[in-house]
Amino acid sequence: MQSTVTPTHCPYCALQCGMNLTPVPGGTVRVSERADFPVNRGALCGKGRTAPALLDPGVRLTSPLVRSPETGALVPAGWGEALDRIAEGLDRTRTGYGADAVGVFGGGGLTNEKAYALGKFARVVLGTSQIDYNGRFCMSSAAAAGVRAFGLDRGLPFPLEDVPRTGCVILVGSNPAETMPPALRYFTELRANGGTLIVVDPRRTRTAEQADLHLAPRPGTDLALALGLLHLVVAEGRTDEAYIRERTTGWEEARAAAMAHWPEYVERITGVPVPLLRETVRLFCEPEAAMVLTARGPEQQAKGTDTVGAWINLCLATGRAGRPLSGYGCLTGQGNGQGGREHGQKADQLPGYRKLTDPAARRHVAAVWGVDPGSLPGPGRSAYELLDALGTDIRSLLLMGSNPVVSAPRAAHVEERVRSLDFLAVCDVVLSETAALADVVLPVTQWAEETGTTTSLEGRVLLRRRALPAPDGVRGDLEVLHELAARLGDGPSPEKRFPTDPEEVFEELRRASAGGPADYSGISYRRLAEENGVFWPCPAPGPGPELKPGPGASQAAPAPAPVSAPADRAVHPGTPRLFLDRFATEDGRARFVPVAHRANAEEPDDEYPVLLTTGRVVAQYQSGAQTRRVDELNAAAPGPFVELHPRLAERIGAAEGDPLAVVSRRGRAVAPARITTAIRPDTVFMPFHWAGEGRANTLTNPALDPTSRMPEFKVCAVRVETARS
Ligand SMILES: Nc1nc2c(c(=O)[nH]1)N[C@H]1C(S)=C(S)[C@@H](COP(=O)(O)OP(=O)(O)OC[C@H]3O[C@@H](n4cnc5c(=O)[nH]c(N)nc54)[C@H](O)[C@@H]3O)O[C@H]1N2
Ligand SMILES: Nc1nc2c(c(=O)[nH]1)N[C@H]1C(S)=C(S)[C@@H](COP(=O)(O)OP(=O)(O)OC[C@H]3O[C@@H](n4cnc5c(=O)[nH]c(N)nc54)[C@H](O)[C@@H]3O)O[C@H]1N2
Ligand code: SF4
Ligand SMILES: [Mo]
Repeated sequence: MQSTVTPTHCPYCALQCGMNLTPVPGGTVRVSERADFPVNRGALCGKGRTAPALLDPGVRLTSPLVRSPETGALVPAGWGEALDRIAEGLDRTRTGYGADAVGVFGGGGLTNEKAYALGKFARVVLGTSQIDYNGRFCMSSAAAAGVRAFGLDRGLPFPLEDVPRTGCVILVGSNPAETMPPALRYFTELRANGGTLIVVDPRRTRTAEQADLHLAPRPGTDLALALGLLHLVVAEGRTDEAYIRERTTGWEEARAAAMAHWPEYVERITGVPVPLLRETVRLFCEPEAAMVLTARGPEQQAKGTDTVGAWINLCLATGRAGRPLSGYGCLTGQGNGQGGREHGQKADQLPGYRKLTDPAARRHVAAVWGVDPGSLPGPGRSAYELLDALGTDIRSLLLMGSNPVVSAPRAAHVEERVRSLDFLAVCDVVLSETAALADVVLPVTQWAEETGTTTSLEGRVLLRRRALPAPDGVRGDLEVLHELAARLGDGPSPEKRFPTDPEEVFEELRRASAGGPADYSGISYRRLAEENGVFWPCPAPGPGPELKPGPGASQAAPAPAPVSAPADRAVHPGTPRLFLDRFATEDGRARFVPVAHRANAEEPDDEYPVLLTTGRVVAQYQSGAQTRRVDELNAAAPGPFVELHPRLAERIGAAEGDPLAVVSRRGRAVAPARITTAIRPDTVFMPFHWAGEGRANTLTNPALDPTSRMPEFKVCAVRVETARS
């Protein structure tokens, strides 16, 4: 029956594929094709198709759990008792050690409403500065580089539909064949239209197999690679001088820095032969328009911000940013990876992508929240630093939407820190490895059971809709914050500031974001439903420029109301394409940044002679907390493995399937060998979706990028040997 079909979006990645849900007997839903959503045009990957499996009460949490003082085990409890225990646990820390001893950790999978409410809860109710989230581990380097160069961070400054119409795309450290399968179409269409695809990846991935050119640099050398390409652009006279003059600043210093990176020197660092560098420059520069897209490969490095900056410099020098069908973009990862970074769960941020250190931003948001600007705490620690401080400076933690004991770098240490907490509360849909360590676990509703907005990798704000009621015993994250505010907040009825209706939260978010870089004030649930999503910035009708200077720039605080636009007034259409007239900097020009090659935080030596890189496989998602509970996905990707080249396998005497021990300065992991010529002989690859002895993050290096505070997930030094156990 038509009326029972609910159009919505996938619970997993940032592509936010459209899907239709139809309730089926037994309390779950059937997923079917939703052809009206243009991004995926009905196509879904296996994760999206099988998402309803997690609605099954046999798989998910359906009752709060509290740790029994007698047995030490987690046992079912009522909501009242569980919430009281959380309030007591957090309050005890707050009273004993001060507000900053209470930490909050969020996630880029949370809807905009949840991310907004969580950030507000931390600052207004707990009064702590110690909040950050897993997006720090995701696109933070690209975000920092984007703000530095363009004055604004929106992952893709253009819709995906532009990709097939450009002339050349360089895809750097991105493997959409595994991580966003329905998006692969945009790249195959690009080639069908006569454009070229260049893939930069130390592995010949299924994405690289589709490319016209595959460059396989040594992990962690993308910065040198981009500089070498820019050197050749200059040497071959392929710069766009008029564009550089009119639309950029800082070229001289950036040019000088690039000229120090001779192609032969770059070949020695990266392992990419000079003729391939020249061919890349030719393919990138000859067409009218071209793009560079990055994902986690170049970004998850201790120099990720500069690395992305070097690729942006290449775009700017060739006039390929802020022009039709040209530009730099980052392929954001999590379901709300874009929106999750805009509304205040990041350590240094207020809603609307405002800076917590900007006095005008503090005034504006404090007015919306009805608090004194002076009461808002300052910036806190970044994600890894926060996790590293657990049990010492931070004694209690409220965690919503992440599973860091599997997904954080140096995970054995992080696990030990989590265990040393005085008090841990986790809200999750399943008993993740981190939830299993908690004092209290709250079972929360899932995508099909709740309404809310996400912002996709294109910067398109989307409406997810509730398709069925939640089972008994399960409540929403907004309700959790509402109840905790009632128990922990000041003044009469503090919970009133934390509505449980997502649309009410969104209406407040609109006002809080008004006038900020990520301005949602012109967006409403009604518009999202009618228009199938709206691209930000989308200011409410009224005076004022559309693109405000980016975070860090001081801006006058606009009046926080009104934002509801009558249908007959001029309505802002949203902004699918950014920067076409000007960049979001004070002077409207993009900024070159002079950057230079530097070594990885850890380079191979006699003891640890091999490089480890990490990433994803198509059938598992992130820490695996959700997808490891889905039979069909487990059958496709049952466990961890170590991908290595036959030459390395021969040297250590390993055959296909042999258990291998991979040892780094942080620890040891064991997983079977998967031998393939698709990887460089000096590098091994492990996916990070599993806990236990095959946990890749036991090995990874928490060395942080100085600007973005991104850990070096994509490269560390290891020893690989056959495991005789
Ligand atoms: N199936 C699946 N899909 C997902 C996710 C998932 O967990 N599973 N997660 C979602 C999220 S949150 C994210 S962030 C995205 C991530 O999406 P991607 O960035 O595409 O995923 P990764 O596998 O982490 O990394 C991409 C590629 O970087 C390469 N790489 C490793 N080291 C380097 C290097 O030094 N330089 C370069 N150039 N490349 C390198 C790896 O070999 C890998 O093929 O995927 C999203 N989609
Ligand atoms: N070695 C290595 N490590 C990595 C990476 C890598 O490439 N290599 N990539 C990093 C990246 S890009 C990312 S994004 C992180 C991700 O790593 P995590 O932050 O661990 O991400 P998930 O596994 O998605 O964890 C989300 C948790 O929240 C729960 N959840 C889902 N929806 C909701 C909700 O609405 N509310 C609540 N309360 N809970 C919910 C899920 O069940 C799950 O337990 O991993 C990082 N770690
Ligand atoms: S590509 Fe991403 S959004 Fe689309 S179905 Fe798969 S996991 Fe869901
Ligand atoms: Mo991510």
